[in-house]
Amino acid sequence: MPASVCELEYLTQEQVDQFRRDGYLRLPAFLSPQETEALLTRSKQLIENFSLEDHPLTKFTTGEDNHVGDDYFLNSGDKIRYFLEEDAVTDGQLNRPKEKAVNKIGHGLHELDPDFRRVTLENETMKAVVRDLQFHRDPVALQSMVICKQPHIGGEVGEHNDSTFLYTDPPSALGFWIALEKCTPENGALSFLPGSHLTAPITKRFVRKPGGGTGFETLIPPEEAPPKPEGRYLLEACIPGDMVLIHGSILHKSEKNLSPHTRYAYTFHMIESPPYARYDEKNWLQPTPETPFPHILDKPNPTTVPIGA
Ligand SMILES: O=C(O)CCC(=O)C(=O)O
Repeated sequence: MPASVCELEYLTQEQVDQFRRDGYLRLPAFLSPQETEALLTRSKQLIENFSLEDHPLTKFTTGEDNHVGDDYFLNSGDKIRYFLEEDAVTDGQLNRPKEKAVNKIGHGLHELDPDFRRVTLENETMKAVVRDLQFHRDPVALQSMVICKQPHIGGEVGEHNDSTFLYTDPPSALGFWIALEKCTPENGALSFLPGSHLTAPITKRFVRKPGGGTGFETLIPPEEAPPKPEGRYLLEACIPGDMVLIHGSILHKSEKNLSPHTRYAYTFHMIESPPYARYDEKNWLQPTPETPFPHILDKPNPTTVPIGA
């Protein structure tokens, strides 16, 4: 596919080409130190203020067989809710202060919290990145999270691609991941399998099960899927304020945080909206009439440049 020919506003052509080739791209110092600090401070404030009373002690688990799927999780799209590290709960009780127990906050920060909203929906530089990428025609933001990666227990996030969890037909997820603290090999920085978005199709999707809970639906049986892409994972160390763009098909992961330091990050995802892509009722995250997914651009992009087509 030829390189984009639109007039670029924020990215360089080299960065656009790198994103298309590798499937991810780190934008150093995307947020200023003040903007970054504001999000970190707000994240800590939210955790400090949240009440454990009435909290169902929902842990954020990502395994193939035990992925989180209770109502507290399923109805969190338009709320600010708190999910716990697996190792922070023993026999139904928190085994440490809540400030050291929260795995992530989600999934409606971008809509509901003014600080996160400013960076996500009311950010002209963010819109310029979206226009420069020409990845979506008319993107909407569908979820946001603060991921805390607590010291010593911050859980591993296994190899995955985001379109499995935020499925559209055709797949269109795009992640925006912003480091709020230093991300290193010791505290669970992200790593990526470069180029895997070009050869690894979306073989399954994460769904609400008809009887309740969540599970995976097969889209391409293993015997029909192409072999797993070869190559070596590359770690993307970040400093606070760096933003990583993540193609919905790129394989990526992060290791357990073995360090004594937290690794806070703010991340949100966009998908394409109809008629360019279909989002259906099987997805775990459902918009409500009061809170439809907000559009990012004031005016849709006139064209997109498909990747891997
Ligand atoms: O922040 C992390 O450690 C994992 C994030 C991630 O993989 C994602 O948001 O898709």
